[in-house]
Amino acid sequence: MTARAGGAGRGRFITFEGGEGAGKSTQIRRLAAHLRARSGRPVVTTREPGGSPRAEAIREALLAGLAKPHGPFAEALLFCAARIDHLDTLIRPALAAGEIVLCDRFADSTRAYQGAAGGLDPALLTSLEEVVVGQTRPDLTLILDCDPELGLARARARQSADETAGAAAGPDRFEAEALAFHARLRAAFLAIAAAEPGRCAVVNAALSADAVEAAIRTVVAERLPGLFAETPGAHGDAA
Ligand code: Z5A
Repeated sequence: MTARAGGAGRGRFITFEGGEGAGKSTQIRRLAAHLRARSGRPVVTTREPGGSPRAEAIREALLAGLAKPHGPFAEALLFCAARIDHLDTLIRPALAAGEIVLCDRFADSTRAYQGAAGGLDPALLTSLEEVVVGQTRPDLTLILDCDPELGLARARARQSADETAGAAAGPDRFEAEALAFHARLRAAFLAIAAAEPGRCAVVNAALSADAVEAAIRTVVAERLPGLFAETPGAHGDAA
């Protein structure tokens, strides 16, 4: 799939993918602020699993590990159930209204987590994706790539800080998987990027947050130049 250039009447759908602690949430916040200032379009930030009240309820069950005993296919179906509601109630209406949707994880996470790392048949996941996602494919997918040990160390450091601040403790269902699982995830995301270079861009997430932000701005300006059409001069400003 090729990233679409800007056009009237339809928003733009940008997804962020990668392993734990790669910096997706951090970079979504930063890109959202940049696009709000520069694109002249409303920007919605959201996440998967979740993003709508019904999908957030499914998220809670998934991350608590309640579906794990039922196996990866049941988990994949629950991720899909959450995605259907998220698409119907938030993503598609926002895109139809011409908004920019920035989503923290999407269907590539199902391919990587339940497929490559979880052992589900890729053909089965492709069929599910066709039914669930249909034509609502991302215009651009930013794959934040770093060594899983670095990402997990960041996630652990954030957890300790959260615990010190009195928030809920402990790794979730997927953070608790062994390092080999996370290495398979990394390889899976890189394979997706290699298979769909028109849609995906790999960003080195081991760099500082500022350097990653600058790299993401460059990719977005190159791949989706129409986003900045209403604000001449915005392209050169990556600082
Ligand atoms: N999942 C699935 O299995 N199938 C699916 O179809 C979908 C999802 C959609 C959702 O968890 C889980 O669901 C996920 C996959 C599975 N697995 N897990 N776990 P989540 O939403 O809770 O977690 P996550 O998506 O993995 O996000 P995360 O762990 O919160 O990481 P992140 O968003 O990429 O990173 P961050 O929060 O921006 O940064 C983490 C920390 O590092 C934080 O303290 C930052 O300040 C710091 N940070 C960020 N960037 C940097 C840089 N560049 N340098 C240094 N420090 C940094």
